[in-house]
This record gives sequence, C-alpha cells and structure tokens, in this order.
Amino acid sequence: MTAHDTPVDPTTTAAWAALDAHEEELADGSLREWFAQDPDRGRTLSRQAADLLVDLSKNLIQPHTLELLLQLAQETRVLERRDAMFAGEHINTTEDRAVLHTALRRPQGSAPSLQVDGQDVDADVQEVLERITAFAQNVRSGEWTGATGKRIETVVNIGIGGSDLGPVMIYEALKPLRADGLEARFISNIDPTDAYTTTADLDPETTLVIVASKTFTTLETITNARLVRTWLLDGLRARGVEVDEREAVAKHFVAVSTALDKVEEFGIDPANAFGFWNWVGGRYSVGSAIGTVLAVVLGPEVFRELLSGFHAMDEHFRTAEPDQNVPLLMGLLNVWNVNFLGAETHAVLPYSQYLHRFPAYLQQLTMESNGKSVRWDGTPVTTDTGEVFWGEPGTNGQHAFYQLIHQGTRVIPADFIAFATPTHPLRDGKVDVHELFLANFFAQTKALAFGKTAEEVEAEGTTGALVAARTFSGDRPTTSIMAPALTPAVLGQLIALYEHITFVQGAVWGIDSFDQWGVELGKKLANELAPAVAGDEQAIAAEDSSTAGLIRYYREHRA
Ligand code: G6Q
Repeated sequence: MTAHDTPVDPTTTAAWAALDAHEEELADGSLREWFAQDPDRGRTLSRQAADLLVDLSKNLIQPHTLELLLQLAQETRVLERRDAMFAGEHINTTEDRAVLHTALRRPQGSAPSLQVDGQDVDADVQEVLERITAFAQNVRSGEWTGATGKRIETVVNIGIGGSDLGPVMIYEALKPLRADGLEARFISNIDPTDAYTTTADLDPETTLVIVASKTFTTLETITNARLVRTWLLDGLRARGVEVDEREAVAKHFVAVSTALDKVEEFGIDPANAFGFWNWVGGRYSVGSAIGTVLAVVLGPEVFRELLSGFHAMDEHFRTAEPDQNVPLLMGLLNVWNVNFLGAETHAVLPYSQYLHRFPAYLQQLTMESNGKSVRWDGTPVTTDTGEVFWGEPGTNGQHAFYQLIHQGTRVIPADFIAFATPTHPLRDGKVDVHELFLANFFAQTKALAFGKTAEEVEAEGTTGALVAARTFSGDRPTTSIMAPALTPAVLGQLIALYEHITFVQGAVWGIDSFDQWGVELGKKLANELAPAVAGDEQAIAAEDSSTAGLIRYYREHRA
C-alpha cells in the first residue's frame, strides 16, 4: 500500500453489509442470554496485551461480531496502513509527513535500524534521549543551578495542547515517583491567571522553565514564556541580584522544539534546547523531548521505563495476530459502537485517582485525530467518524453522571480501567479500602451489563410506577481493562493502546488521523482579531455584528 492510495469506502465492503445484518440479529439477544449460553464468555472474549488484561465480554458483541469486524479491517486494509506507519511512509498525507511516534520508543540498538527520508531515525532519537538524560541528571544532582547558584526546586513547563496534556497527565499519574524537593508545574492557558497563579508563590532563584513548543510560534506558549521571563528577571532584581539577562535566561530557561532557529530568536541558547522532528505529531509527542519535564522531575529511568511500556504495546500492535490484537479489536469495537449501534460518545472511567487527567489527555488524542469530515484524499467521509470522548475517575463519576449511562436513552460505551495493587494500601479498620474501591468497579460494570428486571424489582417489594423507575435495562456496553499496578511501563502501555485504537478507527474511516487543520484555524484567527480587541474601530466595524457586539461589550465593561 502507498500512503496516497484512495481510501476504501468501508460502507461498500461485504463486511459492512454483513455487520448491518448481524446487528439486526443481535438486537434480539442480550448480555444475560449470551453469558448464560456461554459460561466461558468472560474468558473467550478477554485478551492480554503486554501487562493489560482487556475483557471485551460485556460489549454488545458475539464472537462472530469480532470475525466480521476483522473482515472489515482486512477489506479496508488497516494492517497494511499500520505497516506503512511503522515503516515511516508519509501516511499523514495532508502535511506530507511520516508518522513515527513509535520510533521514539524503540530501544537502543534495535535492528535493523530505522531509516526514514534519508535519516537514521534511531540514531537521532537516541542522541536526544541521551542529552535529556544528562540534563535531567544535572538538574537532579544539583550540578545545574540557577543564576544565583541555588539548586532547582521547581520545573515550570510552558506549553499547550500536545505540548502540555501528555506531560501533565503523566506527572499527575506518577507523582509518587517524583524526587524529593523537586516539583513540576504547568502553564498552558493564555488566560493570564494561569501564569500568575502558577508562579505567584515560586522562588525565581530555584525555578527552571521549559518552553515546550513544536513550532515555537504558538501564541499562548510564546506569550506565557515572555511573561515568565519578565517574572523571573524582575524577581531576581527584586532580590538584589545583579542580572545579566542573557546569563539568567541561560540558567533558567531551556526549550523543546522542532524549530531550533526560533528558540534562538527567543533568546534561549540552542545548547539548552532539545529537538524533535516533524514526524512526531503534537498529541503523540510525550515520548519525545516534550517529556523532558518528566525526565527531570520523575527521573530519566522513569522516563525510559515509560518508553519501554509504550514500546511493548507498539510491538503488540505490530505483531499480534489480528484476533489477539487488542488495539485492533478495540478500535474496531469503537467502529461497531459508533456506526452500527449509534453511539455518539465514549466514556473513559479510570478507577485510579492518579489518572484524573487521563480522560482529558484522551480527549485530545482521539478527538483531534478523528474529528474529521473528509478522507485523506479530500473526499467526504462516508459514515460517522470521531465520537466524543469524556470521563472522570470512578467512583466520583458514579455519584454524578453514571445515572445517564445506566438509565438514559443513549448508548454510551465505557472503558473501565483499574489496577490490582494500590499505590497507597490504606485500611479502614479491618477493611482494605482498595477492595472497597474495586468492588465499585466490578459492581458498576456488572449492573451496566445485566441491569435489573421489573420482576427483580418487584421481588424486593416495590410496586406501581416506582417499578419502572427502578428497572435497569442492562446491555450497556463496557470494556474492562486491568493491570497489576500503575507503574510507568503500564502507563506507557495504556497510552499507546489508545493511540493505536485511534489509528485503527481512522484507518477504517479513511481519514488522516495525524493532521489538525481545525486547530490551525483557531491559531490564525486569534492573531487576526487582535487589532479589533485592542480597540481599532475600523477593525471592529469590519467584524460580523455578533463578534463586533461582543468586542464592544468587552471594551465598555473592562474595569
Ligand atoms: C497536537 C496539536 C496541538 C499542538 C498545540 C501546541 O497534535 O497540533 O495541540 O500540540 O497547538 O503546538 P506547539 O507545540 O507547536 O506549540
């Protein structure tokens, strides 16, 4: 396959027609029936991918559904596209780029080495990784100091979107592993509140700033970087430090970017910059130098363990047989849920407080990748694409929006994620609180699958109209994902799992999951509106009546 081949229209395949007919047959069945008919269903529909156990059995599928979905994958040439991605073909057609986040995770010495567009990708990756490792060690050991000779205590990462969400999510997830006396903070929003509140209580003498921007032109990031540079220089001066600006910036600012020329223009010494490459998409970049903040605060060994987890899932996706290939099956299952069962959203519900930013991270990964209406050859898509991803950690969600998942009118497939070993094994008297927590996980997935019939409600003594209100239809699809513990490697596996699920969906739908023209538009428009917002009457008058009215409101009411 070449990356520019016309995508196969999935709706014209034999598998699609068969899935349509199959969906009608299945509509008469139920999870209660299917579990009763096949007492081994839980096992036959479970799979293992690296350290993850993935139980698909509480989805609205029969084993034959998976066969038909795999046929759909074959007819839409998903695995050929996967191989093209791993080989470095330019499958990001609208930007004419290779898509090689998987190369960031290849272990040192992988053979044969990966050559793409005339570059030894493996050598490039290892070189940057070694520089990051050395830098992280210097900061952690105290060898690297601020301008006044004090060791670094806080690393502030300034970035947005793909240059923020991954690092924040992973930092939050692995916080227990951070070094004593070293913390990370993140500034992303151009709302000045973000820069202000994040730096308000920091000591500039012990603060190191990482400006993370692939393009180094993003308005939010460059503005925030300038704000923090001013904060830093003013702060040092206020302490009576004689500031040589260049020297102070060199000691307190490093950069991560693919545009090293722009880094220099900003005033950061290129010797303090870590590069990556245009074949790493922003939302796929946390395994690149974008993860430098993690290598510093969590440690380079933790960062490498994370990469090894990513790689384990990459290898699973690249080599596992289709019927055992978890990202392939889960991606196809999402297609089934969206295109055949009519799901419009997908909940991700981690039973781990440390994963509280995981749904937000996945929102960018999945929705920026597959929120598209045209295919990679510019023709319109032929069916619904990208569902809305959302979620919150359990059990908090149970006391809020789960009501709609249990008894609402919409089908909401949900992924439940949990870990056997707690990070903090607390007891409440004799009760192991983690067991209480997991009991909720098991209870919810069970209730969603099997519901509660009117007879069961009546048997408890309920009568009249209340019976209907207390009845649960069941047949609400869920996937359960379990792992031994939330280690860096397991987290890497989980992230790569969702990356590849997203890839599979995009490949079936024929879309370029690696561009983001919708984001580019927003970046451009905000810059264009700046004169009007600043009060240029002619510019305001040129706007539509709604935008002009809102800008005038702002100008009149600003205190
Ligand atoms: C990700 C998107 C987008 C990007 C941000 C930041 O895939 O392209 O979220 O990461 O807009 O861009 P920079 O890293 O270039 O500042």
